Amino acid sequence: KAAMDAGLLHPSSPSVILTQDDLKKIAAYKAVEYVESGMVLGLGTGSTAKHAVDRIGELLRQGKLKDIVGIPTSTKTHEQALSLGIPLSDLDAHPAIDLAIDGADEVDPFLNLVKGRGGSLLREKMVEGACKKFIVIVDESKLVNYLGGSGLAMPVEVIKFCWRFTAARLQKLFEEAGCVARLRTFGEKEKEEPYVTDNGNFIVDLYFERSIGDLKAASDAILQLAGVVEHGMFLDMATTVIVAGELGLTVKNK
Ligand code: ABF
Repeated sequence: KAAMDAGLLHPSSPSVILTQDDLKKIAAYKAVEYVESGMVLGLGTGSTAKHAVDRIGELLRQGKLKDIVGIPTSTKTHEQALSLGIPLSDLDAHPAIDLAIDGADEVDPFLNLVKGRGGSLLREKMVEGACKKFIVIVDESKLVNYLGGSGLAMPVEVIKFCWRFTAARLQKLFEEAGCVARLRTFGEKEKEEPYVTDNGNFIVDLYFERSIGDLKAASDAILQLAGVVEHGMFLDMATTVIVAGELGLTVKNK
């Protein structure tokens, strides 16, 4: 049903194989069902959240939603929402947000998240920390037994000044978990450049061989380092996680 609602299946041919992007779209469409006219909405970033923003734009255009104010979590989402005619504002003007919808890189069994592989973790954490309800939308590949468990990056936004010093301190902090800290870059090998966030900072990606254990203690320790701006662990923030998988949709509530 969810796939049909997202326009991916037709009743006459209900056996199409769904791609990962289809699953993202299904989760996003389900989340947008929670949006009501008059809401102030946090608009997430990434390929899953993009589907949600597209859907909100579509419902506004069709007159099925009215008086929405969007608070984007990145310049990219800002541009997307502008192009869809979604009225936009910011946290200064709207410090209380009704609902935010965003993707994630990892979701653990307690609905703690890793976010920021898309590079927008700081604005996401500011916006999503200011909302009454935060719906996370993922395909099932994002589910992990513990944060860091996918073997992919756990991002930390750091100031540019002496980033090597900060990266070394981060790595040292998680020595026991077999941590390796790497500056995020983009571009071809010879022309590789540091990735710069919307806020003009760098990102140091942390990779772990083993669990980092107590997440709250890890969060506090990272935030105590002076060169750190924010990290990508979103602890106890999601109120609902919508997971789209081959076998259907699961809605997990806090
Ligand atoms: C944002 O998009 C980020 O916090 C996260 O890094 C990323 C998830 O990307 P995608 O939806 O493209 O998998 O939510």
